[in-house]
Amino acid sequence: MTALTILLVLVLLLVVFGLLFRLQILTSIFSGTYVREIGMSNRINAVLMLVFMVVGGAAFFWSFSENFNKMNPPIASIHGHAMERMFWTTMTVIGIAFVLTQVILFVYSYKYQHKEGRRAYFFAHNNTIEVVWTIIPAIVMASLIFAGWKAWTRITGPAPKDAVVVEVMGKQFNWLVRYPGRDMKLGVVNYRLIDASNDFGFDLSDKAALDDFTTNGEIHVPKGHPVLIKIRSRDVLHAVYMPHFRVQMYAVPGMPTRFWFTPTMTTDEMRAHLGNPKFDYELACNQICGASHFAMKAKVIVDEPDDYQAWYAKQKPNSANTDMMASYKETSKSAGLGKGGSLGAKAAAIEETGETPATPLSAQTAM
Ligand SMILES: [Cu+2]
Repeated sequence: MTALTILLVLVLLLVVFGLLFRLQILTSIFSGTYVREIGMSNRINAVLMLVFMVVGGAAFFWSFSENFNKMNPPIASIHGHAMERMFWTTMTVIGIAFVLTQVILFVYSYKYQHKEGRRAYFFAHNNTIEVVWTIIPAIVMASLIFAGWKAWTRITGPAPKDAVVVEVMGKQFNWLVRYPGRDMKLGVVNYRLIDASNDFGFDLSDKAALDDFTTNGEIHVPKGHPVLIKIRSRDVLHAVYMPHFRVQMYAVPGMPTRFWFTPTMTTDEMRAHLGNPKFDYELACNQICGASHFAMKAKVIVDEPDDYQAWYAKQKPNSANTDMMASYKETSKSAGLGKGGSLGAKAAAIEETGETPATPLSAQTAM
């Protein structure tokens, strides 16, 4: 109890001293004898603000223009141009607002640095200003978002019925590519069937899977024809990124996604356009997915429609691979899938995400 009393006395004493000190400062302020040492620090800060604006601003514009071509490769798809317009409209509007506000911020910090005898103007409230700076940004932002939403729904809407279908499955660390084969229908796949000879997990009890074929990480698509990319992931999050086609979409384990686009320039045309005979379109993984993420890419080849048909006709279905057949029989038994077709309509319904199967390209040679 004594200790508590002593502690309480000490605390109260501290409070009294604090109040006395504060009182002393207030008296000296009102009697006009109070002097506060500002020194040079305020002036140095004000100048550094200007230096930061000029040097930082110059460095920003330099790095932007220096890397612009890397970020902005030539467009090789139809919707890419709509995206580009959207991007530059947004960039212009927010760019103007950004530059204006930043210049004002730094210039005013310099202009209104501490000066002896200068008092700040006390400005309480102004309804007109509040209304103006709320309504104008609200209208501008809402129009940008509305235009962006319209463009995005158009771009990500259902693919045309005659789209060529390619399925890509991301896995650590490469892309598996599957085509629907002659029947233009992707067969059922099942993760429980994945093994060394069946890395896509083809379920060969589904007839549609029998003519499906995979390629060696190469994606062929025809020029001037809609292409629907169906996207899966086998392990972690990946992202399908094809910068020239302005395509990007996540590959999510357990949740198929998709993106459709129409390529407008063949690989050869792009090589000529860039003056680079070694150029190839690429599909890169754009989601950090592990140690070898940097190397996770596939080659995309845009062919003339005739070349594409010729290439397609040459591909052999994976079911022709006897290893795969033998291992399928074994795995499907041990995975408890029973005899053929046990996955049934339910699994097939899950597989088909409402996309209409593609029709053979030859049906549209008018393209
Ligand atoms: Cu990845």
